[in-house]
Amino acid sequence: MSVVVYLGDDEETRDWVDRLRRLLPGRDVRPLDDPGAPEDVAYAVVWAPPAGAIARFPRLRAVVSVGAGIDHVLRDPELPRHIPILRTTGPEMVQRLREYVALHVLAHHRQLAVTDANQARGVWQQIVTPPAQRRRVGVMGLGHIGAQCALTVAALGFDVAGWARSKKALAGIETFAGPEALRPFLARTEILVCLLPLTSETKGILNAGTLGSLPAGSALINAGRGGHVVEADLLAALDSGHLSGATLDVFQTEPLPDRHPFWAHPKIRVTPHIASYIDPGTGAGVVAENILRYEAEGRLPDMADAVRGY
Ligand code: NDP
Ligand code: OXD
Repeated sequence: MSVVVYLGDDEETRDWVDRLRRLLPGRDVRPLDDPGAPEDVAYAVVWAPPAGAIARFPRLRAVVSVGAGIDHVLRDPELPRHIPILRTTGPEMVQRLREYVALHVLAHHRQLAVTDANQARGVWQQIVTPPAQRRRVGVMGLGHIGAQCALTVAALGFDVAGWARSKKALAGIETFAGPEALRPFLARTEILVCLLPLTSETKGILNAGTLGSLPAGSALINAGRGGHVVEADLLAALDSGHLSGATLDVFQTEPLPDRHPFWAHPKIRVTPHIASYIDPGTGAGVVAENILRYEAEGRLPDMADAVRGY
C-alpha cells in the first residue's frame, strides 16, 4: 500500500514525504509525480493537485486535503466523486485563526489604519471608539474554525453573532441559520468575518447585495476563500464609503497578481493566505494520525462531504 504526496512546491513535497515516511513505517510514501504502481496507491495527501492526477489511482481509499478546505481538491473536473476526502485541521490551525480574527477585528474596531495614516502625516488625532460591548461582530461559517473564532471574539467583549446552514448553540452568541436569515444577520453586523467554505452556494456571497446589507461604515475580514468575494462589488463598496475597510487573506488568484487593485487600495489590508498555516512539523503528525484512524475505523469525525462541497 502506498501514499502519494503533492504540495505544489517540490521542496515542500519532499519535506512532507520524509516526515510521513517516518510517521507511517511500512507504508511506501512517495511524491505524486513518482507514484510507483498506480493500483498500489491508497491515499493521496494533497494541496491543489493538478487536474486528472487523482483519477490515475484506481484503488484510492481517500484523498487527504492538507488543509481544512476541500475546494482545491473538488475543482478537479476528473476527480472521482465517490472517493472520501479527509480534512486536516487540529488545534494549531484553529489557534492561528483565532489570533488572526482577534487581531483584525480589534484593528477595525480601533480604526488602526486611520491612526497609522495619521502617524505617517504627523497628525495627532485621538480617535475614540465605543467599548467592544457596543461593537457588533458577525461570523459567517460556524464550523470547526468559525465557531472557535466567534467564541474568541466574544471573550474579548464584542457583541457577536454567527451564521451557518444549520442552527447552533454557542454560549453568548446569537446564531442565525439558512439563506432567509442572512439579511437580518448582516443588518446587525458592523465587522463581518467570513470563514465559510467555498461551495456552489457560497461562491460570490460577498457581493453588492450582501455588502449593501451591512450598516454604513462596516468592515470586512475575509479568511474563507477569494471566490467568496465579487471583487468589483467590494471595491465599489469601499470607494463609495459604504465600507470603512477590508482585510483580505484569500484571493481568486493566489499569489495576488502584481498589478491587482487590492495591493495599493488605501482601505484594504492584504495578508498572503497566512491566517492559518499547517506547519509540516505538527501537520504531518495530524495527517498520519488521520490516515491510521481512518484505516482502523473507516471514518473520521468531521469528514468532508464531496456532494455538500465542504
Ligand atoms: P467546516 O466545514 O467545519 O465549517 C463550515 C461552516 O460553514 C459550517 O458552519 C457550515 O454550516 C457553514 N456553511 C457552509 N455552507 C454554508 C451555506 N451555504 N450557508 C451558510 N453556512 C454555510 O469548515 P472549517 O471551519 O474547518 O473551515 C472553513 C473554511 O475556512 C475552509 O473551508 C477554508 O475555506 C477556510 N480556511 C482558511 C484558512 C486560511 O488560512 N485563510 C485556513 C483554514 C481554513 P453548518 O455547520 O450548518 O454545516
Ligand atoms: C485551509 C487553508 O483550507 O489553509 O486549510 O486555506
